[in-house]
Amino acid sequence: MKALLLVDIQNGFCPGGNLPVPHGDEIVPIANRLIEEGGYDVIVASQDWHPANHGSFASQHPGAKPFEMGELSGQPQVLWPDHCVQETADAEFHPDLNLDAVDYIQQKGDNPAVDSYSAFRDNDQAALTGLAGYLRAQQVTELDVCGLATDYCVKFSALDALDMLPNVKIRFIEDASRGIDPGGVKSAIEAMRARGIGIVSSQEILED
Ligand code: VGL
Ligand code: ZN
Repeated sequence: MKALLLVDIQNGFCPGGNLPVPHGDEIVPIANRLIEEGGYDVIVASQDWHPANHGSFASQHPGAKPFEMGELSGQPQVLWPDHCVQETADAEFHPDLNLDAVDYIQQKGDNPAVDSYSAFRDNDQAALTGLAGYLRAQQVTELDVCGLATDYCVKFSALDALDMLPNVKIRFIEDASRGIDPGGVKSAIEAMRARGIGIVSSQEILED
């Protein structure tokens, strides 16, 4: 069974959102083509879903500014602008994303004391989200990952998939993803490649 994981294709990470990823909206038509013509048996989407007092927000740390390093529950933490707050437009999926064929939505980032870049578990690796269990139950053997942002949630999701779904072939779809920092994107792709994740284009998938 072939599965597609769409990571955080939300208003908050697109231009006009609270934590915009440059050109983040450009992946929406590509994601739609993959959804509609990619030949996937199972399609899942993750949704960053923070309470208003989430500890990753600079606003919760007196004197801190967004994008500075800080601490959360004793761990180093990038402090973000308030983003993807539950029940706000910023947390909604991009309005053009075709959710009709999405089988399962995995929300994450609900615990104010820990961030959750990965769609599979919190950054401290303590609490699991349930996505790995869902994909195992669907007997998924191949998982393609794309979305926003390459250097954070996409990378952590792909690497966790590798750890948590043994015997599943994992690939990263480069042109269906965008990142926050160009240097971070480059090292994220290198880290994924070094662990054996295939780096592919949507064209290769659509041609198959
Ligand atoms: C993300 C930073 C904070 C992401 C989520 O989706 O990559 N990045 N929250
Ligand atoms: Zn977040």
